Amino acid sequence: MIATPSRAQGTRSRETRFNATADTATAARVRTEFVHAWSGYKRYAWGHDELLPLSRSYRDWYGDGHSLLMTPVDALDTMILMGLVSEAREDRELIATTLSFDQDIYVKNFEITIRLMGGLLSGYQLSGDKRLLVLADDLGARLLPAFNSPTGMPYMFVNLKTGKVRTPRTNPAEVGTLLLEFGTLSKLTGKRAYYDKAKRAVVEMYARRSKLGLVGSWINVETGAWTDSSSHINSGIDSYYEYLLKAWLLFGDEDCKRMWEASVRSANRYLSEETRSGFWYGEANMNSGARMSTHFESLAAFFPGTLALSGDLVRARRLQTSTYKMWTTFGVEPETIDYRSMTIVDDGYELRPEIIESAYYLHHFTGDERYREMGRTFLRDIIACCRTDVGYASLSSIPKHSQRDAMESYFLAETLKYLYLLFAPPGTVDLRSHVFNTEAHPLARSGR
Ligand code: DMJ
Repeated sequence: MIATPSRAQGTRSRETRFNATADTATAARVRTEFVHAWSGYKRYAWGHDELLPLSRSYRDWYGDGHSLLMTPVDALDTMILMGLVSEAREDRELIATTLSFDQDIYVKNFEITIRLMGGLLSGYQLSGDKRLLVLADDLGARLLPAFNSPTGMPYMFVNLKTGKVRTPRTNPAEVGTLLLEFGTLSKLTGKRAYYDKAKRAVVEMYARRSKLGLVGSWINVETGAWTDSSSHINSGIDSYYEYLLKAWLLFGDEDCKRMWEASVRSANRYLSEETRSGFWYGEANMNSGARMSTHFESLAAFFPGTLALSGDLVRARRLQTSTYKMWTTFGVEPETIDYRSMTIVDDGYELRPEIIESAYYLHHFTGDERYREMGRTFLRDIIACCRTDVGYASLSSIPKHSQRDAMESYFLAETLKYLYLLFAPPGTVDLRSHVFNTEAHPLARSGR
């Protein structure tokens, strides 16, 4: 079960690790910042996909008049977990009465699945509002044609109205990060095709691993041939690993367990390395294992969390120590660094959640207060660098302290949710009965 803040108080006396005063105050501050960003969205972007926090305007991903309510759907379960009852009710009404997928637009299957299908499913499981499940089912049916490739791996884009597909060139993350959502939809609707299509896509991807057990960066879903053989845990591959493990945890799928165990063994063997700056995962050729680059992205900071969830606390702790250094060396975590020289490769910060997500898991599994200390640093720096009068803005350059006119929906779905959960009473989300999708939407093991 997921407990709302008031219900979760009941677990406090049984948990010595929860410092009521300091942690409650920090959780409350995160909640206040969520309300600040949501209020900006409501005032300047209501009914649209995302708030533009500098120009006080809005952006729709697929053009004006084609909103898919990215922020309202992504943010809904965070409101529920934070106990923002009236905000959640109003948001739910907006979604249930205005969201329509009957639109002639080509959408990115991966993004729409993790943000919208994930948000609708967790919103349904938390609220019991069946209208959200109906929307998720309608969305699922419209996305299914994406899997109609010769290999069964999905095209990158699918038209929500016509079912036409495009862009056969894709990557392991976009192929392998669908099973939690489509699988949950199967359980909730009884329609087996959702699980089967998403599972086949993962199996086909895994079957194309190299002799070393690694996958590349880009693949063609029509020919099944790799078009880029660089292997890593950065963007484009990252959540492929995450979902192998989580599909096993959520569905008890033993195939996924085997694929996870074999894949992480290869990643640890060929991608990880110990350097003077710490323990990292770099890029290697999937066929030879030769090191291709020592770049590490902020997106790869999810990996300590996944390792911790798998039980590998040793590597999880070591990698989190390194990524924390990545954050503190530059004031905020740059999009990409070279970990051997500890220099910036891409100096932006996109309000990303991954390093916070990992702190949350590590704190949960170890009880070590250092991870909450990290969380306080993240919160302090994000407020100092990214807060605007009406919301939060990405950084176009960390060294230049320049903000960019963007507040991605995952800032409300993930970044603030994991920060809140790091300080919220234990059991606010029960990790024994829930698995978070890659967008931080908690999915119940039991279905509903
Ligand atoms: C989110 O949409 C998801 O976490 C995804 O897996 C990766 N990118 C963003 C956050 O950085």
